[in-house]
Amino acid sequence: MSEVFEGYEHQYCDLSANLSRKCGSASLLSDQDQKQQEVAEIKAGLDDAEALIRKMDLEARSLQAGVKATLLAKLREYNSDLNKLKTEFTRLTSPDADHAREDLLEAGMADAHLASADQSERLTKSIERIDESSDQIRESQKVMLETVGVSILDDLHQQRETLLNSHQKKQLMEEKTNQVVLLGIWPSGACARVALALKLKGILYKYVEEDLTNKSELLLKNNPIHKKVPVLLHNDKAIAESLVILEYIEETWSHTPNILPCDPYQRAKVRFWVNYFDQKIRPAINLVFISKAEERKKAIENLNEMIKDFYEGVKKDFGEEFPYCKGKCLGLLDIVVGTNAGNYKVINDALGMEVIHTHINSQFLSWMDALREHPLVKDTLPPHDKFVAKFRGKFGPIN
Ligand SMILES: N[C@@H](CCC(=O)N[C@@H](CS)C(=O)NCC(=O)O)C(=O)O
Repeated sequence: MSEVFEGYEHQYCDLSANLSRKCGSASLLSDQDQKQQEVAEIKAGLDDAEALIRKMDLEARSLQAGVKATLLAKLREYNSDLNKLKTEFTRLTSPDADHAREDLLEAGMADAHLASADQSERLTKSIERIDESSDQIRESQKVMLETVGVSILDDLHQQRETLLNSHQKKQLMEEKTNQVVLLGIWPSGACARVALALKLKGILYKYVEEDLTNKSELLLKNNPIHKKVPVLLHNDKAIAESLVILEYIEETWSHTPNILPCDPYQRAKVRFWVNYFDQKIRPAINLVFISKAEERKKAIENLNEMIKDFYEGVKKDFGEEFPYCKGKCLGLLDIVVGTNAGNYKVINDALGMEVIHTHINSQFLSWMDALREHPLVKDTLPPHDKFVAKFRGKFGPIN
């Protein structure tokens, strides 16, 4: 789901339980000063609760469709709960209810001694005012019941308690058990995609920079087959191969924003294009780097054709929802492509030429630009100049 949403939810449940208790105790207070103070505190609490609901709403709307729908459904319940609290508050502060009760008492007392016409008129008016207040209360109860249903209201308190407990337990467990380490090297797109997924899901991790010219015991022990980075260590369990790691992250922290769609067919399509990118486009980019003179030109041509097919295929498969744009959540394909081709300016500057052509792949480049604007992508891509310097020294422009 979303840790941010859960954080607000936790605060809201706490606050709501507290406000409900306060409304109950304030209604029994006879000391008016004390009551005023309680009323002011409840009012401030209701404002805070409203602000929390607004924050939850904003957070929910920033998430992917499936999660968003679930969280918005939850939010409707919290909204109803808040309305109930507001009704309790109105009842508590309604001058009609207070005066009517006082008048009644007063009139009743007087009645015992002296049944004057004046007092009996006040009594009638008081009863009318009480009837009016009761009607208003009944009306708001009716509206609430129509909107949310009896069972939801009844369940809400229980859910609130359960949520509170499970949230606290989950936090404690995670603090005790989660130890996440990423072995990587800074210029690697494969490592950057893992780092980005961890950041998106809000998973705290320790990053260890490897020296591939002198591989550490830690790397060799944890990726004995390929001896490559990235390697993810989760509570000492090792996972190698970036795409395998991304799937592991998605499944392990499934309560955080999802990077794969809910629908199995959509998931399959995302995986297809992610594999295409890794099996075709990444090697084609590498070929541009390692080839020289005329070969490099050919490699660039080939790369542009491949990117064109890739982009058109992705667009066809994902339709209007594609590509990523500002305000949307990043998915697996954005993560994989963005942490690699998102460095296209570095590639151009290092090789001294336009490698991904604007006239052929302008839409693909706009997608990359949108991704590069995402704060977590910005935070993950290596610094431009450092990266250019590394590549230029190694591969350089063609003379
Ligand atoms: N398919 C692997 C590729 C990983 C990879 O190529 N890692 C490079 C750094 S980008 C590496 O560790 N190279 C060391 C070596 O080849 O010895 C993945 O996606 O994780």
